[in-house]
Amino acid sequence: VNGHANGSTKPSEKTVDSRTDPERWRLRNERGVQTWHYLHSDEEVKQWPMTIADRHYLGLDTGLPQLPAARTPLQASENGLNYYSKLQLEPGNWGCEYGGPMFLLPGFIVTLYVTDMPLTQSEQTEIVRYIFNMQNLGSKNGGDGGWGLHVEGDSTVFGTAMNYTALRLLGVSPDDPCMRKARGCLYDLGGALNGPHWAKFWLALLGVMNWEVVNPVPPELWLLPDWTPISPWRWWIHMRMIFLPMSFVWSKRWVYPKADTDPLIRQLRQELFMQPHDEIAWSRYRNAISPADNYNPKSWLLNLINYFLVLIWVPYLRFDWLIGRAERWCWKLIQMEDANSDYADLAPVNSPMNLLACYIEEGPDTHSVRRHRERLQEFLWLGKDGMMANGTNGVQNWDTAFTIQAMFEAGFATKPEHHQTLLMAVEFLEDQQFLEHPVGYEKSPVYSDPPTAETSPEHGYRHVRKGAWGFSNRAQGYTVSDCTAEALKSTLMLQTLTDPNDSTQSLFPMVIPEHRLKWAADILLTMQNKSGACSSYEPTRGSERLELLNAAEVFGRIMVEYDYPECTTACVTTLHRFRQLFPDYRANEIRRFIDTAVQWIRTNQRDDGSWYGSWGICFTYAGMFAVESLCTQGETHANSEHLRRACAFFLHRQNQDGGWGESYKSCETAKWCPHPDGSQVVQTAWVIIALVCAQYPDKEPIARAVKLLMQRQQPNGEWLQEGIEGVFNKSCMISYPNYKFIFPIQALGMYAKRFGDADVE
Ligand code: LAN
Repeated sequence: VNGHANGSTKPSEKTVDSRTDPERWRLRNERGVQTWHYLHSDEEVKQWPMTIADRHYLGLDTGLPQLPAARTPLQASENGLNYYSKLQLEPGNWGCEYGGPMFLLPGFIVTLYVTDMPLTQSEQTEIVRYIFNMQNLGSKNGGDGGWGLHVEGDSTVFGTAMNYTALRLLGVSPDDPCMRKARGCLYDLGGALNGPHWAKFWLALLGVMNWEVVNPVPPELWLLPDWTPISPWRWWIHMRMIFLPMSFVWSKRWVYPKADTDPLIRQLRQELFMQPHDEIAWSRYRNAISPADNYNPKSWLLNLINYFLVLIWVPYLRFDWLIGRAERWCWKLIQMEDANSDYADLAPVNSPMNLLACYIEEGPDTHSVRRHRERLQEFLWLGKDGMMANGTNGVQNWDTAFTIQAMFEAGFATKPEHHQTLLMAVEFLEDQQFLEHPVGYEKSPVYSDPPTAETSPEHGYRHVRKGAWGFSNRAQGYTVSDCTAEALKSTLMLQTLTDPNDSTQSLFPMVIPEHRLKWAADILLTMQNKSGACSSYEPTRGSERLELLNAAEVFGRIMVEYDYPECTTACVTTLHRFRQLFPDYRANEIRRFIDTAVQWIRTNQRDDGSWYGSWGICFTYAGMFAVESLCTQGETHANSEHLRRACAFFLHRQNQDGGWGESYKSCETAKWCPHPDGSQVVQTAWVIIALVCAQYPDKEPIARAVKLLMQRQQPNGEWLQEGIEGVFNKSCMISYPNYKFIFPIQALGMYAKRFGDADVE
């Protein structure tokens, strides 16, 4: 039942009859900016041939040949690489779908509907197909006809009300049997009034709900002095960048102007609720939420604040001058965000919201609106189940850096036949490094060189970025700690390699010059928290107690940056490598950084020997990283109590078949939960890497795991898609389809290096 070639797992059993011709879709990739195009004429089809990667993404036969059957781990690794390297794109990176979350497309569809900027017919057809394919029908997640927060999740009001609405806005009839089923599910969950804050926000501006049902989102918060402990600049960047346009739209109580006359909106007003629309006492439902959605209930404090805002602040104290000032400052910050990312924005939640803010403020057909509209295309991705919204505008830098590392660790970097692949990959990274700080930084009072983590309103509270890498591409513009680290590490790996036959010759040119490598290290040095650990986009700026103001209900741990073993390890292992090459560069700072970071990793280990993962599922993911950190200090299974406990944790959970399989429920519950489908290729590879790295002395359990990876490999070298791999905010899963290549290639190669490359019978 698992998906075939790519990310989205377990499509539902409904066969969607309406689809476009898959042979006519092409991915365009201009310096890492990726968009999908449907070719209408045969002439275009002839001039723009389909690539193997296109075919792979769409689940079509790639035509790649059967390879000689692998007898040894290294042969299996190389077979995997043979397949995977054919997927490399022209600019040097790897692409992939990045689906999972089921709340992104509806935001796009609502925004494009109210601004009257429809998608093309072929895009609409494929989006409808995708949403139906992800519906919980048949054996999929209970089969109740709804949608979950993410593709593998049980139905929620958020998923169901929003995807139902999206389908209706895309022209699907309410009488379609699947739509009836979806309404049934929605009513069982209490109807759209039981949706979380974000659902209410979207449905209010669409004119289906009344703004009174939306808990306040006051932009006045942005006027608080920076020293206040709750100032939005201290929040996790995703929350504050969503709060920003959301508060702007809320403040205006903007509603789709044609809502009252548009027959479709009037029908939705009937379809989404269990009671007659004009009888609903909206304000009574501000806090209504179904248990299925309420992963993170609002705190007593937030409820109190909401009462104060609704009963006192909004009616009596929100003076016009205050509203004006708050909206003007928000608008300024929205413009800074747009300028700093060329209208791509941080992610596909704030991107359509910022588009809407520009539409409201500047009107249709203005530069800001047009540019936003263009850049939205970068989030749309076509997979075998249809067209989805990716969680970011791609996974370019991240997958490319990991691919280089996997090839390096497996010993392929010195082989001439793989040289070109690696050269193109590092050239891609070179092209994607940020070469300038955010707009306004050079003139801001906190400017310094080398930079610090200090920030100021003059540059929109952004973190510095000269020398950094983002997760996707340069055009997006956001520093991420571990993306910078992994890109720098992979560059260092290649640029320090010497010719095995002549150690005075480097194998790779200095694609990224020394001063830019140092800029990247400078960035890493700005990323450390007081605890010693690293977070994702910025060091932590606010107290964990801000979680009391978490209004999103459906996510946990979202209000501030936290300490993550994954991000911390990426920085540790990279700086460790960096100082071998540049022992004198900021030596004391780097030493202090590494020492305190590794010490934090040690204290973050749980009693059972594990580490909790925040960005991959879950203990297998974080465990691999944490072990790598400790290994930089010369720790091994033989000399380190921490590593012995880490290995024991894994070995106790090894399956009969030799592999490891962990369900996404581990992330939700913070307890190990076995995967319902058993061992997973990706998680098995993570554990092999950890055990080899820790120099676990007994070969036998690792050899069994290796055997599992080899058995799961297809005759053409590929591995098939299994369960979803990634996570964010504890409750939402997201797919990393290239992991099924990257980590097995690395694990098999590392195993062969350590234990020898003998036949596996
Ligand atoms: C990502 C994707 C990459 C991820 C790693 C680099 C793997 C991680 O180590 C650091 C955090 C980061 C950059 C990350 C943060 C949150 C993102 C951007 C995502 C998980 C992809 C989608 C998600 C974003 C928040 C989705 C929009 C939804 C909201 C709730 C705002």
